[in-house]
Amino acid sequence: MSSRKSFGSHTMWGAALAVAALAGCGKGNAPSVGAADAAQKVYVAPGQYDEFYLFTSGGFSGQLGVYGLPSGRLLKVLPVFSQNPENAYGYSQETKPMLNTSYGFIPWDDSHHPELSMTNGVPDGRWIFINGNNTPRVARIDLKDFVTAEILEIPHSAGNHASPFVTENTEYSVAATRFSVPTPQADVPIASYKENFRGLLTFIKVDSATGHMKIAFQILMPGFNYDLSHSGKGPSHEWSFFTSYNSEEANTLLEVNASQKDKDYIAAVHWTVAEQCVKDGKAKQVPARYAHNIMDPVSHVATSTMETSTTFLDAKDCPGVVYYLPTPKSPHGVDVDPSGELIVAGGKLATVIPVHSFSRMIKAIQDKAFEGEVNGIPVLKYEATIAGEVKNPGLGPLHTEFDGQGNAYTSMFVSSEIVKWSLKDFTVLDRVPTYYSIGHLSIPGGDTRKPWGKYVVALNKITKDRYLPTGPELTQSAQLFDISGPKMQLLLDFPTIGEPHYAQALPASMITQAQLRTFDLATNADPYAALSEAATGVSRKGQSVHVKMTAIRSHFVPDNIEGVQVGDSVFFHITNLEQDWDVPHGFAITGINNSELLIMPGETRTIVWVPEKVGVFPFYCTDFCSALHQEMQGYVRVSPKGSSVALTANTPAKH
Ligand code: K7E
Ligand code: CUA
Repeated sequence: MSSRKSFGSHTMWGAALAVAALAGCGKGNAPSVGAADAAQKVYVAPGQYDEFYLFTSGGFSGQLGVYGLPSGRLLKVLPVFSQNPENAYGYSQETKPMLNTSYGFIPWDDSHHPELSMTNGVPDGRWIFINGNNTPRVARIDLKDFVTAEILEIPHSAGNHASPFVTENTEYSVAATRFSVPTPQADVPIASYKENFRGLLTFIKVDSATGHMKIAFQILMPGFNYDLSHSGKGPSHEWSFFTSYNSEEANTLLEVNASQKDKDYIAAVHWTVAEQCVKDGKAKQVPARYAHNIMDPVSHVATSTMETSTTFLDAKDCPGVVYYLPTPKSPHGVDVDPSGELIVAGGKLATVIPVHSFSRMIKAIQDKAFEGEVNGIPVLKYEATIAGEVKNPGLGPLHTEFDGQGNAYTSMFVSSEIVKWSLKDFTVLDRVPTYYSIGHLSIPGGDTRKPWGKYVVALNKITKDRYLPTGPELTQSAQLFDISGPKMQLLLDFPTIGEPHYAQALPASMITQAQLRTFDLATNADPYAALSEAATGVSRKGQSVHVKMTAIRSHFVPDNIEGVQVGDSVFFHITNLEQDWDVPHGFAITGINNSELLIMPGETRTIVWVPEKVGVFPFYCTDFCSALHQEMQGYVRVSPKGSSVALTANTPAKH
């Protein structure tokens, strides 16, 4: 223990940080293998597809990045928690409800952990989930069309960080509060933290047919900071694991005050026991207010519903639901190996990587090998659950992924490296530097039962000199390594958007086979759709003007509208009549205090414009859709308020 204490001293940390900083003088970090060899391994010839999709969290952009591997090419940025004027997500009437919350409309969040849906512990290519950290939410993106299909707010939570990790068959997606808060919220002194603040582990039931999410129960926990999670698999199928730090329950200067103890805890949650306790009436319904937003897959119109209650299960009322595993020191990541037996923690301030054994944990529970309890939650003895420790792994272990060949790969933030070690004897096998300060790392399927252990991607926190400089604000950075041989080999640097905390990857074929190319115009159920040019028109209801418009190469119908008045709310409902792949049309009008629209084939999208000036204002298609794209335009005449100019449009009847 004493060595751990001295490690925590400022001198040691100072030295470690100095080493990391030295690495930062960059340049000349010549790859150890031939550049030609590396280039060949990442070269995807023009017109060819990448082998894997890589989904990266957008971090403080709130979005989800989609990349190809091994090329590192950016394929798309999917809007999830943040407005995206490029395609009007969060601006168009149909999508605005997706960003509704109990705090009102929120145009941004901080997203950390993409998590693919799984069947039998293997990604199934159906959905990807991602957490909203700041205003606690979980989103589900449908991988048929790469559209954000659902966002569920998590009530009574604060800092939804240990989220949205799923269980083996996507029975649940979890959401643990990083910041303990008064639960339910209350006006209390911050100094009453120990008495009034609680942690909360939320289990969201995912409907296996539709993917729809619903909060099943929320487990009330001691007021620690719950940081990360992974669910069990195989023998540990019925369990989810959550790291916690700040078992000191400090409420100020956590840097120091939450780093006092040698060990914090992993909370092992037996979720089938929680289900039973709920059934047995040991939980209680409590009032709550949280938004549940769904994009209807047929109408493509989102709705937001405010939910009013949730189910609280106090861990102390449900014996056997939670056990604490002491874990050094201020652990961050918790990762379960492909067999489901080994539970690896990344103790940010630990000198070793502790590896717990699931079977030993079960035995320790049966033997009641407890060293104490916290609020009625038994604390197991470290010696009773530990399978071993990886010695001298490096500094600042954070996250671990697996290659399916018996090896683990742990990211080392402080010493800025990936360390490969053996799951058999916990010896270090290889290490490579990362540029710089790696956070998460990602192997395709690397947290599942069957990893595709060909590559590891380092998701780095600091970019510094790796690319042409772009002023004080730099892009974020990922690095691709080949792990097919005994030694890791750096192949490629590629920039990413936002801060790429975590990423997940899977073979591209699992997604491409089910991809949608257009939305079916015949089933378009948007209430304002015009399915043909004959169905277009204009109408007025008080101050609201509704324009039902169509777009097809290369014209809008109608393209001339008169009788709009200053201060009207003009709703442009535009239906794209195309049924070919990759023929969107755009729409923008001079001075619109909103975004453009980008309308996919078969879809209807609506944008609101409130003209403030008299005049004749052009609108145009923003997406170069044909040789006569420049001709794809129209005019709206705006008259003074109360004008007698009749509302007209040159719809087919009027041509
Ligand atoms: Cu380690 Cu938010 Cu998963 Cu970043 S977290 S690194
Ligand atoms: Cu339609 Cu350009």
